[in-house]
Amino acid sequence: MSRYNHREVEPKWRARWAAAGIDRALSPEEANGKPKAYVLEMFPYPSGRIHVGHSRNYTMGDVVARFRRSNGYNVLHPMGWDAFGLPAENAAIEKNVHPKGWTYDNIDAMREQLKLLGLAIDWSREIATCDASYYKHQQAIFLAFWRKGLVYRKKQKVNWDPVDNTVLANEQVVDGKGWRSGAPVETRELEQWMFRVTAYAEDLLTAIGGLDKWPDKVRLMQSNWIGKSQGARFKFDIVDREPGGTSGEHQIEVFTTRPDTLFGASFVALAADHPLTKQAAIENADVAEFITRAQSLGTSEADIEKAEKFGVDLGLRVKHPFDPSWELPVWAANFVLSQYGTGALFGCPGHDERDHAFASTYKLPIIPVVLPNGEDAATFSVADKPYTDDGVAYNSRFLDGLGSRAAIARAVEELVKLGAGEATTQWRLRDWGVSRQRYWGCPIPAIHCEKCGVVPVPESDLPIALPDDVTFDREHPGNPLDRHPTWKHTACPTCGGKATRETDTLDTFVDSSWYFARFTDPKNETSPFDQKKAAYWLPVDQYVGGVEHAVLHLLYSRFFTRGLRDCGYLEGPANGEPFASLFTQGMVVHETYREVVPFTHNYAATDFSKDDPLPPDEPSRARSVAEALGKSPHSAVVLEFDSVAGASGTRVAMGGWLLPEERESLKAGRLYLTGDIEKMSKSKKNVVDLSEFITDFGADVARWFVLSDSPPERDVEWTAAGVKGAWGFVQRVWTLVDAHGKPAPKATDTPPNRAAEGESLALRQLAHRAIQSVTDDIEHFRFNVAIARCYELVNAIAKLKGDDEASIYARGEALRILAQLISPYMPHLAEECWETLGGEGLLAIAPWPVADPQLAARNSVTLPIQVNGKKRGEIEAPKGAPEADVREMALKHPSVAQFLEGQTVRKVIVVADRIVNIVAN
Ligand code: ANZ
Ligand code: ZN
Repeated sequence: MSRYNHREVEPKWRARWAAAGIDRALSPEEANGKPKAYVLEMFPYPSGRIHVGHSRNYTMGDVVARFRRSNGYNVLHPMGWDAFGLPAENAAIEKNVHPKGWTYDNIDAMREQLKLLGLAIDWSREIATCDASYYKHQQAIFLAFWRKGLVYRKKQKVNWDPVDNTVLANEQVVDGKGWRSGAPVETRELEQWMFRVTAYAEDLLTAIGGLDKWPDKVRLMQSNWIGKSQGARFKFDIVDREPGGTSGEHQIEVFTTRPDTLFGASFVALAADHPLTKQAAIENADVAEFITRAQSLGTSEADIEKAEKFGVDLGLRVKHPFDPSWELPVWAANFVLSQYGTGALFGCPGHDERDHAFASTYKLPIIPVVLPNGEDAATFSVADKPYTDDGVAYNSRFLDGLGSRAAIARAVEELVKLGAGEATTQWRLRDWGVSRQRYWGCPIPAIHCEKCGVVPVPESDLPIALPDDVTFDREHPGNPLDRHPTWKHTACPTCGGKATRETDTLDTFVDSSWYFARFTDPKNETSPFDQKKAAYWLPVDQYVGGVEHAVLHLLYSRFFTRGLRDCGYLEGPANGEPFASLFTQGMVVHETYREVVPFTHNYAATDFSKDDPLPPDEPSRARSVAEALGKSPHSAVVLEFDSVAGASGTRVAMGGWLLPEERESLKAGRLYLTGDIEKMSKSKKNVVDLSEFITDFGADVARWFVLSDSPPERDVEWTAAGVKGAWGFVQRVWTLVDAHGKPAPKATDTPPNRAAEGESLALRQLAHRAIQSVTDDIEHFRFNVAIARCYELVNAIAKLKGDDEASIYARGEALRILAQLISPYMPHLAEECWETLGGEGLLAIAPWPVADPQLAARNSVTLPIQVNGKKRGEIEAPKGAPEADVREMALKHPSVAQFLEGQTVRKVIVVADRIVNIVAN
């Protein structure tokens, strides 16, 4: 009998698949009427190496792609690199390498790793966003968007590092300080390039309704981000200030969604950088201090939501619009966002959480003006808790008795009549600032001329390529493009005079906003993609990626398809949606290792047998050491090496698995106590490298394991036991196929008569039902359930021992079906089995199995057996079986019989086809 050797088998099949060119997507003509399926995983950033955590995402997409291909689809499953971005520049500064070299080296390494996984990817379509052949088209799109009014310039606040003299990305600001200089970051206003995302606000929102194959939570996040609020804007007159007076603005404009609560107003609040707040700060030190404090707390909405509410009385008063004799104080408050509405609001503590908290702190009046239905005005109180829902207006003069919706309309009508304001729609969605003061990004194709202003680069001059000869060092931070001696100097395309190039580059989110369209025609030199090709492939039928991109990347892509459509690049999809179906996968999590327990136990290299295909069980050694030390047995071993593949150091031997070369150079072990289970990441030191793992166990084991233990939308914990299970499964499948030793029957063969009864029939039924359920499971992303079915099938195959013709037939057929069902997950093993079983051609392109409806039909039912109300087992009985038979089967069930030992059965109740209840004592 031969042992399954993944080190030989896996590369062999990858080479054959590549030679046969089966992963290449066909043109519409070649496809000859086949339906198309575009399957895409969010493309990776080439950060270095791939760990097994990353592999889950690609494996999921690959299962779908392979499944679709077997089902007769013309599949497009491409891969590329989101290759611009800050880490390359950081590496340049820290390691003194060029961002370009660093990036392309990483791409090469990661491409090799992905290939090891055996992904069915059309590598002929590979793209890297940092290639001029890619960003040249992006620059053309930028110019088209500009002509269309979707690009404009605007003064924007940026983070400024006063020591390094450079703009910082948000992620480079740590606790309000520059990440390298440590200097407190300042806000500066700079002219920035913007994308007019808000032009499509309404459409981006309503179209979410049609995205019925997206997770609800993502749709909700998108809607909230776009954030449409219907309400009113109106102005309060400031007491003692006249129009055109010398003391500044005489009015304060606010935005509200609840004008019906105006009679419950008890203050007006302004944002920290509202002009009136800034003006007050000039003379009032308390206000100045407030501003500093508010701005140090972080400016994201989440930060503000969390922060304690505080403010300062600005000493101004305003008149109530409905009653000029009623005056309200004006405060500055930290919970008022400067970027939303007018940066000012009126506070109604009785009916808003934040206003309530604020009023409670500063002892401002809390007046109830909305009565919940069914409450009594005499007893209802909002002193302790605001009431934020709709109800009936009261304490509200002319609004009294109106329901909230009617009261809103009535209040707006009154504001309009008074000339104070009007109904408006307010969006949370902002335009997208795309300028980055960075080198490693797509240059913005614009030229600054003293005479002509900002002019577009003529399309014939594209690409505006990044210069290679740039310097990075700590002494000269800031944008290398800016200080390059020649690059930015050019002639104005309009007047021919002296001019300079734009040195800002595009946010890398721009690169990823249209790459899925480029994949449809990746080699096109004259345009981003051919309209017809894009129309054929788009939208992406299945997109797979992390939920961390649920808002920005997906929204920007949705903006882009609309822009591309309106600029004539895309003819379809008619509705502008790039991704028809979206799946957000869970992460791979793994134990982290924290406390080191020093001990001197020495792991002698000679302890390990080199031929042992299963690595030594390190954790149990660790456990015994841990126990001897009186520590928790849930410990891990960190192994120290003299040198491993050139690098000496330590590696956490996940669950003790060792590479062969590591076994040889192993010096000593140290015991770590395991910490929390967290997402695999370099910084947590809990990653398992993909290539190392594949060398040890093979790609199929990794692919199988990451999908097996939990539903794909949830996290899966990487454990030694799980790996062992997957590894054992591979061996078991192979052993069964190998032992079978003959060609399996084909789906078209006629089975021998006796295969229609007894155990062989049961196996045949199980196999055909497995086809049905696995098909349905993959179709619905229940990958783990499909895997469980395959385990079931293997168990059943192993159980059928007979050597008669019928058993051999049933076994052969079941093994063939098994090979087909596992093929999307474990393509190498499946292919090897297929060949051994005499399958025709490559399994990877063989049609998906079809269940025989008669065999798959369920003519038996599963009945749980309860003893005294507790489930003790279950039986499989023919549908509608006689009560006596069922009763006998139930009592004979091994664990039931065991449980009943020494007891007297008082009663057996059989509910036909449902359940068996046994009463005993
Ligand atoms: C008075 C009022 C009374 C409000 C009440 C709510 C409840 P959404 O739904 O998110 O659009 N607001 C207005 N501008 C703001 C800003 N710049 N920063 C923080 N909050 C602001 O929220 C609209 C409501 O948020 C507005 O309606 C306003 O408070 C507040 F019982 O006005 B409301
Ligand atoms: Zn000019």
